Amino acid sequence: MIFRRAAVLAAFAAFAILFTACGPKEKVVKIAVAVPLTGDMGTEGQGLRRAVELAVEEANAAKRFPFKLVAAPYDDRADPKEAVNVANLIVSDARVVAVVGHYNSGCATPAAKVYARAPIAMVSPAATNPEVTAQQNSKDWMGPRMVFRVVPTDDVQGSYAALFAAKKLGKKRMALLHDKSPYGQGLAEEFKKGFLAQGGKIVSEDGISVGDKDFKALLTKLKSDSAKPEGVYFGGLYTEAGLLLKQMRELGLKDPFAFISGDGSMTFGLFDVAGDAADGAYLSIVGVPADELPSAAKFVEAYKARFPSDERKPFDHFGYEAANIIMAAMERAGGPDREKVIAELKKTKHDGVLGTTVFDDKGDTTSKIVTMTRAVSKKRAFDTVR
Ligand code: ABU
Repeated sequence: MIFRRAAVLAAFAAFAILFTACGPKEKVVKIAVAVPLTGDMGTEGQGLRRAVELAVEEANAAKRFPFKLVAAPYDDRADPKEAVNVANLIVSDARVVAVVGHYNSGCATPAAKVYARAPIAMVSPAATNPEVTAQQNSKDWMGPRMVFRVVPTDDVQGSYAALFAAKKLGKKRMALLHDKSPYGQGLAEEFKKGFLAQGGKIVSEDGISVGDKDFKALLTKLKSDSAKPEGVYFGGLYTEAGLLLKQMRELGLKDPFAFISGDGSMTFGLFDVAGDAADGAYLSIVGVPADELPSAAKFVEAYKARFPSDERKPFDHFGYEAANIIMAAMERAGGPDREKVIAELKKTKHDGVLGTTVFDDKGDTTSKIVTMTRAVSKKRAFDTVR
């Protein structure tokens, strides 16, 4: 044990000398934070950036490493092409040891291919489409298995929402809507599978596009559908979810007509778009909200103290955890060696804000928890549905 500790310290010292040899300003190791920092999804990415920054600042303050650790933000703009550009930039910077990212599944999936060729580890704090990690088992995969994520996946989230709609709300007929993105469509399809398995009927299926603003024609069609849907399940993000809710209420589609959506819609921006039309919407979130996790209490306090004027976002505790898991792997690896960090990430058994995180053979967390919430605009909050 003593010998192992001495070996790890010696390895760190070697890295310190190596980095110092390049000049005092070079003694920096980076964790990339590849998320949307601008555009509609920028609110979520900025939250993740802050969470990773907090984790890194805590590590630096505790002198956990013999070099300065930096959270390096990269803006993928929630755009798959930009995500690939950003991934290429990241892998070309030798000081980057690993990546926390991406937020959008549609970005994480193509960016992971770039990271695999480097190789460099990517730990997603938010991308929930199964393909993000599953692609690593394809025979075309070029590189080692190096994609991990700390959030449960949409097969779990979609089937949970379907069970909720059928059993808790007693719905028998639902309409399906999605934004045609890998995330939105994938989640809606998982809901459909689960709802059919519960004996429910999907009466219609429609796709919209991210950026669409006017859903009146579509919603009017739903309202007058002779198959009489009792609610709509939407796979997509908060901007379109908010506009849908606003226009649904204007057309008189309200309780008991249900609006159910997933973790891409469950964020405070929903209230900015929909106002009180968000009231009563059911939104699932993977995992457990930070405020309800005793293991996240210290993080919640530290975040508030460090960023007093910023709203903490629903995925921020996952971002904080992803960064800490990378740091723990780097410690076990004896330094910021990309490939050794990948090898150590596979062995993760991390007790942190999410409880204990272990990755399965695909790189997914073994946690399969999903929480259903209901929007309350007056409180700007999502109450857990018990
Ligand atoms: N899971 C919420 C973020 C959206 C996505 O996975 O694309």
